[in-house]
Amino acid sequence: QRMRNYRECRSDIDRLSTPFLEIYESLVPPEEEKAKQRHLIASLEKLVVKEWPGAQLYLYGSCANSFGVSKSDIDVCLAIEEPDINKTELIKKLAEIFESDNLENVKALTRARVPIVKLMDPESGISCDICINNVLAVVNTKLLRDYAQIDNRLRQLAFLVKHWAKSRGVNETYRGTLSSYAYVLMCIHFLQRRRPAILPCLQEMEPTYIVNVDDIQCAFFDKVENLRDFGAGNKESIAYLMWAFFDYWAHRHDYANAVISVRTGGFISKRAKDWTRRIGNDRHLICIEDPFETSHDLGRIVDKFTIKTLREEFERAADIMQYDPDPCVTLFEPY
Ligand code: 3AT
Ligand code: MG
Repeated sequence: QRMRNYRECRSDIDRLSTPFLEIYESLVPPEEEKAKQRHLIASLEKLVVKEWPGAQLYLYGSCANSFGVSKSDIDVCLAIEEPDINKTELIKKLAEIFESDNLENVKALTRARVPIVKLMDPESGISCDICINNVLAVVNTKLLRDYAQIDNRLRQLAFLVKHWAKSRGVNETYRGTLSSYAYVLMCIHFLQRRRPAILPCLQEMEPTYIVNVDDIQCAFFDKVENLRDFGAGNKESIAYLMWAFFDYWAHRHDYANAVISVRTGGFISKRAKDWTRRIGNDRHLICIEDPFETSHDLGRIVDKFTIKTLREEFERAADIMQYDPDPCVTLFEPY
């Protein structure tokens, strides 16, 4: 085990970039799909505004953070200002409105951690989840989208990692593995740590975007068009970065002590965050700090069984990247 920590990358790695980029291109949603999504949001907003005149719908999650693959469900947030909002009642009311307008599979999930209405638009075939006043998700969506504009390799890496995680069954929070949001943060952090760095730390720079959400101040540099050649000094190829990403999570990450932090662009110790013990259901076996809700560990849903699955999958992926003659096929084989 110890020796593998210092293994060198295979010498033919860069020839794998072309097939990896082909897979990436095949996952990117075509413009017409984006147009259909915008059309659906506009028609849903019309329905909502009839009932609540000041209300607005925002896209968040992968359809808006630029990490969404083709044919994914869309995440929508209803922003509404009403005194004494009762989310359960509001969700039920929303479901009624959509149901009477021919939308299909309308379900009000009022007991979920984040209460939502689910629906499917029969015209476009698009499914969506609508939540209420989840402003923090809209802000973290913007942070991810802004990072994606700095260096193309982030979007490429994150698409491939998400595709790997979905193929291998390790992107299922309800089963104790990581969310897509967590995987994208792992990719951002990884690229912040390359030398020379491929991504900066936007939250450590002079803020040009500041919003307060509840008691949390969200502030970061968002003039990313000025950072377009930030990563130019680093020539690492996408295939090399895939190799290094899995090598990191398989053999280098300090699971016992380290928390990865996109907010600081570095590491924080579990001790400093008081994430050394299990409290309630939060176990902290793989620690990923949320960039805004800093008390929130995105790895807390991972338990002593799923951490094993996850680490075995990282090791499998690292081995494939190192030894397999055809990693672009083997890596994504269904589990
Ligand atoms: P998929 O393409 O749908 O897999 P996604 O980025 O849309 O990826 P999710 O559907 O899991 O990811 O989540 C939608 C958004 O909700 C992403 C992020 O803005 C927010 N979000 C998800 N999980 C968390 C979390 N634990 N804490 C804060 N925000 C979260
Ligand atoms: Mg989503």
